[in-house]
This record gives sequence, C-alpha cells and structure tokens, in this order.
Amino acid sequence: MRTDTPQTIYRKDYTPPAYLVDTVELGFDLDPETTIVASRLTMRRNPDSTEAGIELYGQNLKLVALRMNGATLREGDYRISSNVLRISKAPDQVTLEIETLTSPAQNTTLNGLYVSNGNFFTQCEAEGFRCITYFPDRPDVMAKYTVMLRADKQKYPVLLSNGNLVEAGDLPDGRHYAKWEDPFKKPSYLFALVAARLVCQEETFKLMDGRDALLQVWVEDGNLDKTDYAMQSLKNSIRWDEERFGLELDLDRFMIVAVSDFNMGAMENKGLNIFNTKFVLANSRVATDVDYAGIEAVVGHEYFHNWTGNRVTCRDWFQLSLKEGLTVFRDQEFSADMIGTDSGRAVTRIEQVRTLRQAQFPEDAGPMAHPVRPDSFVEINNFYTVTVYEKGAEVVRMYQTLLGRDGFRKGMDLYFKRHDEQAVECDDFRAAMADANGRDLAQFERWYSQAGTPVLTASGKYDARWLTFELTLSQSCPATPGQPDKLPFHIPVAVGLLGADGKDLPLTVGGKQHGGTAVLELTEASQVFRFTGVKEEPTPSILRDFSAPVVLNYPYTDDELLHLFSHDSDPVNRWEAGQRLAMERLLKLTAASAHGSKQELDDTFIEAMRKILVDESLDAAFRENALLLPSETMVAEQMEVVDPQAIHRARQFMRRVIGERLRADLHAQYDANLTPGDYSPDAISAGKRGLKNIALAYLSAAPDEHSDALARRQFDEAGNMTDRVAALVSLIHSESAGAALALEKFYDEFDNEALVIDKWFAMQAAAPGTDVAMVRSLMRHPAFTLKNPNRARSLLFNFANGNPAQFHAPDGSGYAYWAEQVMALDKLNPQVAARLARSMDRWRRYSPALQAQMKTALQKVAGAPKLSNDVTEVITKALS
Ligand code: 0A1
Ligand code: ZN
Repeated sequence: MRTDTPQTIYRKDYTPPAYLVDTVELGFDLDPETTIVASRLTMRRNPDSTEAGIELYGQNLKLVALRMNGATLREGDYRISSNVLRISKAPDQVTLEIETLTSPAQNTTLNGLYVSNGNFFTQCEAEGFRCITYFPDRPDVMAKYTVMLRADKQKYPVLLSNGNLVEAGDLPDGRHYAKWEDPFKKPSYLFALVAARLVCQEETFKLMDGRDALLQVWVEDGNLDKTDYAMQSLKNSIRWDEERFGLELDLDRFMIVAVSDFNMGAMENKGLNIFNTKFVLANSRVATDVDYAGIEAVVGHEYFHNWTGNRVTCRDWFQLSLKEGLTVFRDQEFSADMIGTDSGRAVTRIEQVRTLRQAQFPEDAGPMAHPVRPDSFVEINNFYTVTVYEKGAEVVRMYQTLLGRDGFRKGMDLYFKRHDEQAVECDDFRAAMADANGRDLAQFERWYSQAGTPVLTASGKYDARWLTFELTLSQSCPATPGQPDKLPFHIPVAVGLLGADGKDLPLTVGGKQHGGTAVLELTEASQVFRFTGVKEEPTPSILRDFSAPVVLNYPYTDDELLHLFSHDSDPVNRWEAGQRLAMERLLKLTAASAHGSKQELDDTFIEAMRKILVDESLDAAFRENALLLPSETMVAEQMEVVDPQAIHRARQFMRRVIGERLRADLHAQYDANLTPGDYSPDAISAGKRGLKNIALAYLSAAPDEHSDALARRQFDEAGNMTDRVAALVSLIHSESAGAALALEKFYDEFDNEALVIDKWFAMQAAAPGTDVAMVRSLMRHPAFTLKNPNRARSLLFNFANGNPAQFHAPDGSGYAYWAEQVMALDKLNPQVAARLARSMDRWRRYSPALQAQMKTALQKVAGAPKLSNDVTEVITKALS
C-alpha cells in the first residue's frame, strides 16, 4: 500500500549495496495472527561501495528488537522512514539481530508471508521479503540461508524451506520444528517457506552425474490423483536441461508446492518452487489440453530458472528480462522439443506469435510501453509484462537465429563460466554471446533499450533478364513514451523464395549460397539484398519462423498470399498467409458492418480454408491453427478507430459463413478426428481434439438442429475436460436452448473442483451474450470471491479482455463496472488490481463517445482514496 507519493526509480541511479550479507539465520514462530521472525545477519562493508551506513527495507512489520554486534540499538542509533531502516554508523563487520512481528492471516496481498486455506506460504519476488523481516532486499545481495521453522504440529505437519532438511523434531505444547539449510548463495527474493497440511507424490531421479535427487510434488489432501503430469514434466525438464545445455540439478532435493491463492503462475524459489494450483493439478476429468500444455511449460520454466535466474541472477530489477526472457525462451524450446516433430515445433511457434500479437504488440503501442530492459518504474510488480517475458524471449531467440544453435550454446556456456553465483546485467549476457562467437553485437543492444514494435517494410523487384530478385528492406519504429526517436535495430530476416510450383528456389545472395532459407541481417534504416540466379519470378516468404518481433509490411496480392497459404515450406509463414487473407476480409467486413452495408465473403477465401481443412497431409494441430481467425482484439489493433461491436459482428458473420459453406467437410473432419479410448494429452491427440473442436465451433456458428445435437451429445458423452469445455462453449455461444441446463450440470458435477469452477465463470464471462448486468449477477454467486486471484481473473479479466463487444457497451456500463472492481480489488490485492487496470490501456483508440466514458472511469479510479502505487502507476500512465 502507498504510504506517500509514489516515487519513480531509475536504472541510471543504480549504486552497489553498502554492505554485503554472508549468512542469514532465520527463525519463525508461525502463527496466523502474530508470527515472530528472528533474523541474524552477518554482514560486511562492500569494498565496491562508497556509501557509509546500513540500509534495510521493511514493510508492514513491527520491530521488536534490534541488536548490532550484541548491543541493543535504540531509536537514534537507527532511523526508520518510508520503509527503510538506516543505521548510519556501523563497523566493517557486523552481526545484526532483528526481531519483528507480522500478521500472515491479515495479509490479503499474497506478497510476503500469507495464509491460504489455513496454510502458510511465502511469495518474495520481487520485494516481498521485506514484508517478512528487515533486510537489504535487493537481488545483488546474495547470502547463504539457514531457516528454523516452528509451528503447531497438528495444523501444520509439513514444514518446508529452501535447500536441505538438516534437523526436525518435536517441541513442547504440540509444536514441532524443522531446520533447513540452503547450500547456495541466493538473493532474498528466492527465499520461501511452507507450513501446511499437505501430502506429496515423490520419487528419486537419477541425474546425469549419477547422483540421486528426491523430487516431490506437494498438494492438498484429495489432489494426489492430479500430480502425475507435473511430476512427469519435472523429470522431463531435468533431463532436457542436461541434454540441451549441459545443466544439472545442483540440489539433492527439489520440491513443487501447489497453492490455490497465488498472484502469478508460479515462483522459482531455490529448491522449493511454489505454484498456482492451475499449473500443477491435472487429470483428464478436470484439465484441458491447454491446461496440460501450461503445466509442462510452467514446470519447465520454474525448473530452468534454477540456472537462469538462481545460479546467475539479476543485478537489479531493471534486468528482469535477463532471467525471464531467457527462461521463457528455454521453456518454449523445451515444449517444442517435447513434441519432437518439425511440424509440432512449428505449431508451438505459431502459438507464440499469436500471444505476441495479441498481447505484446498492443502493450508496446500503448501508454505502458517500455523497453525489454526498462529505464524506470514506480512499482516493479507492474513490470512482469509480456514485453519483459515474451518479447524478451524473442530477443534471446534472435541470438540463436543469428549465431546458430551451436553458437548459442557456446554463448550460454561462457555466460555460466563467467557469471556463476553472480548478479549481472542483460549486457553481460549479450557480451557472452558476442565473445563466445567472435561477433560484434553492439547494435543488438537496441533491442533492450528501445521500446516499440519495429515496422519492417519490404518490396521486391524481379529482373527476368539478369535473373535477379532485389529485396529492399526498410525499418522504422514508432515513438513510445519518453522515446520519440529510434535508431535502427539489428534484425535477422529469414527469407525464402517460392517458385510457381510452390517449391523453395535455391538461394544465392551476396555471392553466398543458402538452402531454402537465408537469414539476412538488416542493420541500416534501409538495405537492398540481391538474390542472383533466380530462374523465375518468385513469391517471397519473408520473416520465416517469425525471425524477429516486428510488423512486416509487404504489398502481397491475394494470389501471392493464396500461393503461400497453399505451399510455403515454412509452416509459420504458411499460417501467416492465411491470417493475412482473413484479416483483410475482417477489416472490410467490419467497415461494411459499421456502415450497415451488405456483408459478403468471397469464394476464394472459403475455398482456401476448405483446402487446409481437408488436407490430411497436414497435422491436425496446424490445420486447427490455420482455421482459427484473428481475434477481435487483433482486428482492433489494425483499426484507426476501434468499433468493438462492428468487429464482433464481422467476425461472427465470417464464422457463420465458414460454418455454412463448409458444413459437410466440417462434419467429416469432426468424425475423422475423434480420439476414442483413454485420454492422452500428447500433441497428436490434442491436435485432433483441437481440429475436431474448431469444426464443432464453426458448425455451431451456423447452427442447425444437427450441430446443436452434436454439441449436446459431445457435452454429455465427453470423456475428458477438453471436449466437455469445447461442447459447452459451443452451446453457450450459439445460444442453444440446452446451454443453461448444461451450465448447471457442469457446475453441479464440479463444484468441488475450484479450477473447473474458474472455467465455469470464465466461459460465461467471455460469452457474446453476457452483458454487464449478467457479470454483476455472477459476482453474487456464492462461489465467487474477489480474494482468490484465479477466481477474480476468471470473471473480471475474461469479461474486460475477452468480451470486447460487451465490455465496450455504448452506455459505458462496462467501464463503470471496471472502475468499481479495480478499486475494490486494490483494497485487497494491489498487484491483481493493477493487472485489471491495464484493460483500459488502449482507451485512446476508441470513438470520442467511448473515450469520454473511459476517461471518466479512469479518473474515477485515479481519484480514489489510498490507491496503491501499483494501480496509481498504471492509471497515471494511461491518462498522461
Ligand atoms: N519469477 C516468476 C514470476 C513471479 C513474479 C512475481 C510473483 O509475485 C509477485 C510471482 C511470480 C516466474 O517467472 O515464473
Ligand atoms: Zn520466470
């Protein structure tokens, strides 16, 4: 919570800490109302610092005692102001003993030490440790931790912390204790404890060097039938990091703990990963294919942090993408390798591109735009963004595209050789990549320092006499807050040229021969690349595999796009051609709908969709993705003035026409892609379900008796949650007479499964027929609570972000509701409130009438008393 006016913190103001901490001994007497935390720190003056005193951070703590080298300090020896405790005079070697009190049961922020379902958990990234005890809570202070936990044995039979269990036993009064020691130095944000009534699935696992590691997945009683996939994903992650990067688990014990109240996806605390239940619990009854994929990715992500984040950490929070961009890249590669086929890998890439366009490009074009390595922030929790994570991962991917897989591995090896157990900067990673490969990557730095999505404009000229194809590539980057002018980026542009037969032509560019794809390096504002020996006029396939996070403009004709959509050997660009064909039409249909003129969809497009739908030489998962239309949000991003209702009508029209015109083929594909027998989440089966279910969705968009019966039957007979949800969504979206009953049945069947009830709220929140009044009435449902982030997100976020035509109701009722909920959430949980506040980022792109109402809502929130720093920053930036 805000105590005074929010302050902006700048990257350029970084100074090293005055004191370093060698060891931390923590003692916890755990009690929900008052927990006593005793801390003993051995500290020494930092030779790299010119500052004198000791600075400790602390928030919402009651200080009981403070001793330095055995002597009690009194007020005057130290001062506390704005959450900083300063001891201005201290010797070079110091032992500090600090005793504080905190109230975990009162902590609704889920930051620091808190209670969830009666159990204790911690969340310390980024600055939660200061809510537990006074400490130099900054990532460049790395220390060794010993932790003693004491708690009631009945209520909290399980006591966990980082590292190894060294002692445990009983205490008087029904209490017990456990002592944990972490052998590695770590920053405070990686500290964790759990004191809880939980059960675990465990197993020993042989590491690369022959050592045995104990792996555990801890959950609440009753959920042990949902831990297999997380455990399997953990084992796969360990193996993968050994094989791909030569990185081994450095601990004897690795624990995953699931908690139902959690602000984010999961947290990589050393040896004790704490997870949102959403990314642990799965079986076929309750989890969808998407849930399974999420578990694999997040388990991998947190595990991979053990090296990229924990062994080598960030010097300061501006460097967040050093660990997050790199670790997202690693989890993306892991998920792709787990599928194992080139076509499967391509589908994961398509999904990444979609996320980037759906969420990151808008962020990069809005009021919260920031570089991958930001220069300033008010509240660091607001910078766990798609830019830092997903664009950061794209930046890491570009190293691999430029240096090759082997070159990238050399860079990683050098990075660990140089920086193991250090806290470093993004520049250090770039230097390792450059030095290991003898490459100059100076200009590449701009990917870290300049915000905004670069625009790559391409044009081609074929010369039939000289058999040359000249490709002119130009780049520019729009202004972003605080950055009016941009310098050229170093952009890898992967290019192929298709002949009339659809095959890749052999490439020679600048005298160098390539296979079917050449990686051009654009470093100037504009450059011409000349392909020689080009025997026929080609269709260029530019930015293959989405080789850089940019917007590509090329004056493609419909014929060229159809050619690429039918033949491109690069699956990502093949998909992309289809998206371009669809987007052009969606924009036209939107304009027609806004003007009330007749909507029409051409046969060419329908036939192109049909061809993909029935092409059984293609993976089902690819076909599903190719048939998936750009979302309403993506269409909105392409418009000068967004008209949410017109976009919705246009997209619905397109879906209905596809459903009508392809009805027979959709039915045939539905039948051809059934997955009888036991459920398996593997990519092939999931792909089939995906294709079958998108066929069902199109059929339901053009409902007739037959499709309604199909959806009802699927709902009743489905043997897994993926098919259940798909059927229910189809029933709801087609406003089937069976929808209400199905929703009721679904609720009754799963009322004990919190994650499924989240889906129940989410499906309704995003349904085109759900207006603000209905969302309000869903909020009054006994199962709804704002206190649980998953539940809040399922209803509020899915409405604000996933139901644009209703959220942007012309009467402004959606905005008024949004303002109320941001303010209500802010009282409980500022981090989650600030995320909801982001739903209004793009308010300046709507009609003047909508803008005026959005502004009123924003101002209402801005004027609320005692607003958190988190929400204040988001709202202030939106209004500025
Ligand atoms: N480091 C985690 C993300 C995370 C960040 C902040 C949190 O609490 C405020 C929790 C988790 C990750 O990348 O998975
Ligand atoms: Zn992470």
